[in-house]
Amino acid sequence: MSDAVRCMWMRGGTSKGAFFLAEDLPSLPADRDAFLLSVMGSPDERQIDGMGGADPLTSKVAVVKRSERPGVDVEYLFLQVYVDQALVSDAQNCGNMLAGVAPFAVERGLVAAQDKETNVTIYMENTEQIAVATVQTPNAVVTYEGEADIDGVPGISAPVLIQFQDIAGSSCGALLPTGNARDLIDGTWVTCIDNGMPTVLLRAQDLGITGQEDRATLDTRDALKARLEHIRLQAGYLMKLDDVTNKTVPKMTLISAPQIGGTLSTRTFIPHRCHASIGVLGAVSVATACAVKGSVAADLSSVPEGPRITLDIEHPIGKTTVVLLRDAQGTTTGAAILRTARKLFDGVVFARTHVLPPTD
Ligand code: NQM
Repeated sequence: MSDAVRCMWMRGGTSKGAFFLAEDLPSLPADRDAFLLSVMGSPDERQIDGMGGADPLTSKVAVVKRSERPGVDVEYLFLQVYVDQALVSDAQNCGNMLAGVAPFAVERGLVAAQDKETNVTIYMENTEQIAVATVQTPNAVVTYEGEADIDGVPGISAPVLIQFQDIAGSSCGALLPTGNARDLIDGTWVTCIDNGMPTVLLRAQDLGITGQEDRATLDTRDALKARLEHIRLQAGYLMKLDDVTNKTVPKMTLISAPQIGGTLSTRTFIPHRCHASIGVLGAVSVATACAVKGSVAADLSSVPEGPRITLDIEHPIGKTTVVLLRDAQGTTTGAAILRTARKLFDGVVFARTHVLPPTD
């Protein structure tokens, strides 16, 4: 491998990071992870010697390759590069970076663009599930310009519609991995759910906060964060994720009654820092919990009837709209979400020649 590696930097939804073709990266995971740590400048809370943005939401990597699977165009592996630890994790998926995968695949020639728009079927390696993303391709060329507006991103861009199939139990094997709509952990009622992202929902008031605090305030609440982590480590075993000390899942979502006309208000720890908004699959899991009878979210939200329902999940800087598809029994069978993406840079990136191996 040359020390200059082909790389595209993209914003995907409300995240930002590096997009690589798998063939351009070292094939051994340990070498790949050491390379990515150096590219991002980790471990260092400022990531000063790398490209990372000193925030988990801007220290992300998508690895993309052509797929041999029937009916699938490309495969996407998401890697979270920790900011302040020499750790790279494939234990979670990322629906925001996913928004950049389809345009990247078309730009790199992995998928032939159609006129107007192009559907790209993506196998998500982290959770072994399928998403179909629709990217705007007027005259068979990707465009990032458009009229779509998502909370957390200034301005407007071309829409990327993402539809998910069969994402229930993505990492935990079941939508409700504990078998219950709610569980008592350390005296606190929680709902453990996985519809694309393992998530633990807790009522903000049970943790002594209103749930309307901003991200910066919540990030300073050390006692709250310690209590959440204590609950999270126990939830990890109950959710069949085992020891989650070094995993970025489950996410911890503090919920309260909606304040701006949405379905439910949220503040999510991912898992140790508060999210600026909410993750895509995190929002899908929270929306699904609202529709589960007996969940801690059901008490605080009002969910319409019907086979196709739209739920607005409120977060610190607005709302994320999730569409849920449901069968006659009211079970969620699919989900869709609107995102945008933008190509920021295309070129080669450099790593240190002598990089430290990641811990783990
Ligand atoms: O839930 C952050 C993000 C995410 C994940 C995180 C995501 C998702 O906002 O699908 O997108 O929860 O670590 O990028």
